Amino acid sequence: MKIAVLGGDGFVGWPTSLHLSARDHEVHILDNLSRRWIDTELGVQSLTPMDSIQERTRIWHQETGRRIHFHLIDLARDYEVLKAWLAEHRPDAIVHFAEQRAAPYSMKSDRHKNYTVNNNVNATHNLLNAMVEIDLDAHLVHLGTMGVYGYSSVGAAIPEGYLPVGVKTLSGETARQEILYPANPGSIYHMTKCLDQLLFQFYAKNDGLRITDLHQGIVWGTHTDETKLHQQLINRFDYDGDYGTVLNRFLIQAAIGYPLTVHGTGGQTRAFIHIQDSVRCIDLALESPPVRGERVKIFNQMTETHRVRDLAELVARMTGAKVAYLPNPRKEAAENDLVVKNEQFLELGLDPTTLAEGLLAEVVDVAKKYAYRVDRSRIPSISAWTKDIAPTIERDPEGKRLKSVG
Ligand code: USQ
Repeated sequence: MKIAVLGGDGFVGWPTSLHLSARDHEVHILDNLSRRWIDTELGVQSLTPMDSIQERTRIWHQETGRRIHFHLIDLARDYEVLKAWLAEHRPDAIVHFAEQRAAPYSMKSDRHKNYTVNNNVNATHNLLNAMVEIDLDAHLVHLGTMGVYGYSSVGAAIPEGYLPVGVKTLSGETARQEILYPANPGSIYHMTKCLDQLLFQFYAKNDGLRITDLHQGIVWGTHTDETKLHQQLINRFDYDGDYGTVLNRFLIQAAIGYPLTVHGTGGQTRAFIHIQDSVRCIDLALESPPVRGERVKIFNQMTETHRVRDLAELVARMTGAKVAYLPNPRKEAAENDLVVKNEQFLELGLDPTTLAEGLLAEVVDVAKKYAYRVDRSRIPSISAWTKDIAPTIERDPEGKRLKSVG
């Protein structure tokens, strides 16, 4: 297939591009390189040294003989350029990662809220609009989030996108329907993904676009089979307080002797998936497109759930790290249970890579190798969800309120 990977320079986009290219697809990356600009804005860099996208694709060709094409396009701003590109190349499938994906970044200030909404909603809408305008019947696979559901399973498992409901009609009968699971976003970023869902629902219904939405959990790990092929193919690896996600942060913190930064009691339960499974799921979703006229196909892209404090204690036992229980910068439930259905990917053949000490240790080793690149002052998460929370944030967790575990 000819596949356009929008946002193919990012944390999941890059290994996905390699994975699809390795499977003989013709891969085109469209990216505005905004993630690299945000690193500059925040004064941080990936833990792993990343080359330019052009250099990465050159090495991929050198190592495998395969070509990945790069096109510098801003989906959110360059509608005409995007439309012209799609009309010229007419991809069979489009994988859409091209959105600002960090919840803390989206909550930093009013400017960051505006940027995240404008960027994410316009990118998605420009894409859908252009596909209809040029009659492009490509299968669109979008990287969404588990966060569209909120994280409470009210004693029932969260279904894959649709909730069966019974509505009492005026004549007293019960009409059965399946509706989109009620959106319950916990940040501006997550809210944009809820808005994306509505855009998809409309364009599938009105124009017959074939769309798959992947509700992904928190990704951990850094290497995939393809990124391991050469040191210059290495994936980015975020550790800072805005873009670093919880388990990868704990592993990096353990590697450099920084206390593990648990927000609140650590009673938050979240869904997780290893980066290798994440790229595999995208491949599986591409192989199984909806037919024209079908409603949006929704998968829960996660393999297991864990409580944040259990992860911290596991990493602490493994490495001897200390755990710091900090005031939570976010407005979120202090404790929640989470049960999630994910049968569809299992039925398509996903063989989950679950948390294992060996894999966790591999991440710690990567972190140790590049520990000299860490700026410890960028580790605290200081983006507050509300003005009331802002004064309570712990800006220097090192050495404070530590609980030794193990
Ligand atoms: N947390 C800590 N300590 C930290 C960092 C985070 O206790 O140092 C806690 C947070 O308060 C939160 C949980 O860990 O309760 C998860 O935070 P996270 O930063 O790992 O993940 P999140 O902000 O939810 O976002 C990430 C990705 C996003 C994706 C989402 C999937 O950045 O793109 O959509 O995971 S999900 O969480 O399932 O909605």
